[in-house]
Amino acid sequence: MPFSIESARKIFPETAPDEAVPATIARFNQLSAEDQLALIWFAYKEMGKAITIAAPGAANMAFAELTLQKIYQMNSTEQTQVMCDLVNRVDTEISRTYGSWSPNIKLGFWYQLGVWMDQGFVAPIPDNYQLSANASSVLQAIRQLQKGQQITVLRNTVVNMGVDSANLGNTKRVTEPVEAPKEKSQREPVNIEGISNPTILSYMIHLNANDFDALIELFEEDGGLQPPFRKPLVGKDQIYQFFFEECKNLKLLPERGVSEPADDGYTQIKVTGKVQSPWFGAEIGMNVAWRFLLNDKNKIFFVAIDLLASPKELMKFAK
Ligand code: 45D
Repeated sequence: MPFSIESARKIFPETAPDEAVPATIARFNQLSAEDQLALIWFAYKEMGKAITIAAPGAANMAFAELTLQKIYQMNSTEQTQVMCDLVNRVDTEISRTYGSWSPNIKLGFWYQLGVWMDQGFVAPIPDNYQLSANASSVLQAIRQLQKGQQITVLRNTVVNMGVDSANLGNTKRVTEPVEAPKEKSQREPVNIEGISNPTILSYMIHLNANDFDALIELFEEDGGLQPPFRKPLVGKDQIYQFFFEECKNLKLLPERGVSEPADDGYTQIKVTGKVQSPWFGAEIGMNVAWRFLLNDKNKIFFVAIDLLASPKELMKFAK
């Protein structure tokens, strides 16, 4: 085999992934719990003035319902404590429950708390809360990001809260129920300038249709998928689980690409375009690159998805 996952990660080295997002997250993580909560609150409220976030579906909320009710019934000191414990990853029952949820359930949970904070049912962040100097400067940095970067930062903070129960030996994960994929007749065709490879076109069509059974068959048995800012997931099982937990109702809008032969009959294909999340729909298009490495049977050996630093990266191809 000419490639390893490690060497595959290096294809199309001209692709510059965004650096502002991880830098901002690293700075955010240095702040106190109170500052983190207040900062997210201010950032979220400011963003809410420019864009609407879709209310989570009932299916997502069902899993968080019990925990939300518990918090609703607490006094405001207890409520603040729960939120700080989540941020500090203190090992409590609620932090563990939270840690077992898929990202969309975590986001739905905070969405509801945000509504209740607004309405005064859950301890709000006081309007006159004074952020520390560091926190103010992180908030300022977030203001300067593009919208797609801002929601990536927010999502990341939420995903990392709580206690990941996998670290405690319990691997039971709670994710949204399986839904039927979009019907074949409802699926939109995909056109990518410069790309006619059927595996690539099918990847986009299947993922857009939530057809994860068909999608996973495009991968080689020990293939890899590297999400933005993360290590590669390796093997069909891990990738399949990731699709169910984190990839529902995405909208991939690939625009253009290049295809080049690689060693031993492999093919490397880079595609750039936009991705929309179910939470913000067409209001936020994230600029991404997909870097595929296909084997000689046209199966996906590796694909990396990178968030791009700026729209001009969409046009950056080495040749
Ligand atoms: O702490 O090809 C309050 C893959 C106050 C798959 C709050 C992909 C306090 C393969 C405001 C209440 C997935 C890799 C908190 C492609 C507090 C593939 C609440 C890429 C927390 C293309 C905050 C997909 C709230 C991509 C409610 C790039 C925040 C998807 C809500 C990207 C934030 C999706 C939300 C992103 C953020 C979604 C809803 C970045 C959503 C972000």
